[in-house]
Amino acid sequence: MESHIEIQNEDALQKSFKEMISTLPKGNCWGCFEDLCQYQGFWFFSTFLQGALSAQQQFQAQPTDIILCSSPRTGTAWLKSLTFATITRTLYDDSTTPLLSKMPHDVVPFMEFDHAQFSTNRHLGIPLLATHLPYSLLPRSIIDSGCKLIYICRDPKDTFVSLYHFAARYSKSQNTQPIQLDEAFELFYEGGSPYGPYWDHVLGYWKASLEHPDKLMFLKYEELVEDTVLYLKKIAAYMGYPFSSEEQQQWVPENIVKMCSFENLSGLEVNKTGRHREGQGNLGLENNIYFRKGKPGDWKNYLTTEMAQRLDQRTMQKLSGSGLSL
Ligand code: PAP
Repeated sequence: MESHIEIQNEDALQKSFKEMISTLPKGNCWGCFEDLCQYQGFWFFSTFLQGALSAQQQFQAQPTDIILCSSPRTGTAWLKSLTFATITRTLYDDSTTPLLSKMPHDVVPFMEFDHAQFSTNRHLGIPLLATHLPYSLLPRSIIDSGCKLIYICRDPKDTFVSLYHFAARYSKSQNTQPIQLDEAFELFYEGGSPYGPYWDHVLGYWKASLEHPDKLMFLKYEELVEDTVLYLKKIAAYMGYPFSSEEQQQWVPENIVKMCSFENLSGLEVNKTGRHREGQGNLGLENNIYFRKGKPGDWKNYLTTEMAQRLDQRTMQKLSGSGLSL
């Protein structure tokens, strides 16, 4: 329980964050609930920036924590479900796992939202936490604690197409005017997307993974699709929850992959009809908005050749010399 003084201090802190955020440059809202604002080189919805600033001040990472990091629409929910199912495999079986009744975003807390004010708001037996924050804006305690990070990224063309559809579906659910594909494309290209510029987000984690390979595992969505079982085994070992030979003989990794597959999760009742952040005003959304196709290369169905070439060129230019290709 927080004391009266703690609550007053917290209110004053939140007020000061709001005041600071109101002075920041504003950007296009993508048809979503509020404008983006620019802070330290990246674009954020102000609600989540406020949460991030709180987390920077208050979040105490534990050395055993595992932080799932990503830019939006690059495979966060999938990574959450795979890591959650792996870590909890001795607590639950196929018929009791919380993934049957909660959507992946509801089994792993989101730092900028769930830990915005109360850093104790967590299940310490399950050391997973997720964030969309760029590496440079992670709370200091995450770096200092030496806890492990897993980053997932994705082909910028598919990331953009997924982001565009998410924004359009969000607008539809709120009966507001959706952003047009061309307009969204130019914003993404220029870096003005949520948590963008996308390439800077990826590069921050890529460079950190080269410096601290034992603390930051860098994944690509496409590789995870290509051989999910192989990557799940690597992820499990990296997290400190390796599959024993007996478990491998019993097909435990394969069963987790099946449970967390797009086909399985998107077909569950909770993900078809449930709601995420119910009671949180315009942050509340139907779970099915988070699941779309789950296929690499879907950009071909939406981008013209010219758009794809422009984005590829920008990617080459941004990643040039980094040793990374997307
Ligand atoms: P978020 O930022 O809204 O949380 P995130 O989970 O990072 O999104 O990524 C969403 C993408 O992952 C969607 O891709 P698409 O639009 O190209 O289809 C979503 O469909 C896909 N996705 C969700 N769950 C899975 C899964 N279990 N396996 C593979 N892809 C998935």
